[in-house]
Amino acid sequence: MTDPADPPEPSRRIRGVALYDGFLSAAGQARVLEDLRAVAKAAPMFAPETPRGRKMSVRMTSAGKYGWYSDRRGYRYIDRHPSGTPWPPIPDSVLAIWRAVGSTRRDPDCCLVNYYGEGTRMGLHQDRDEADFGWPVVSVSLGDEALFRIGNTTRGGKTESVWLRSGDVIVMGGAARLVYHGIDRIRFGSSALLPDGGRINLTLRVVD
Ligand code: MD3
Ligand code: FE
Repeated sequence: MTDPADPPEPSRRIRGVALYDGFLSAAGQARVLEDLRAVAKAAPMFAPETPRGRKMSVRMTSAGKYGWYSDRRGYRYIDRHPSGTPWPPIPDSVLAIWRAVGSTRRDPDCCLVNYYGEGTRMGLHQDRDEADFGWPVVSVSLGDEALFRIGNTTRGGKTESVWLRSGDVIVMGGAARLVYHGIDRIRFGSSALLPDGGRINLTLRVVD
């Protein structure tokens, strides 16, 4: 189901995950960032709580038909920001990335915007709150470098790690769609893209 009109060849493949190193130029990154500022203005970033009541260190917001959300009632997609306002549309600059490397058959329902400040991490997990795992997940990295860990489709076993840099795009499709993955740490201040440092990751997903 990964079927762009003219699919580019990834620079690397690790455990079925396709990596496009430096997919976005400096100008492309600046353009996406500008569009994300408007998203965060309409739908402010928040720190979700895990179902066990722990505050997550990553801050997030979303654009599109659905946003990803978590609180003591569980992980899920919701059709409004927690304030009650609808999620803003996914910017065209972001949809262009999905159409180039994800799919031209349909657009994503959700653009999750994760912000990593100093010390933020994301533990190993699977993305399985979506209805159809046949659709790929596309991720875009902006700002500080992050150590991304890729495991297996079941918990445990050997893992491989790779540093993601600003402008890198990765696509998880096929068997890689259900691999465990996480962010061990960021190199805070390694990029000058965000004035106050940190990292933004976008994940584009089909939900319904
Ligand atoms: C592999 N985000 O939001 S993106 C997430 O950098 C998430 O913020 C990380 O994991 C981040 O769920 C990693 C890379 C990624 C995203 C989705 C995947 C890798 C994936 C889905 C399946 C397999
Ligand atoms: Fe994930």
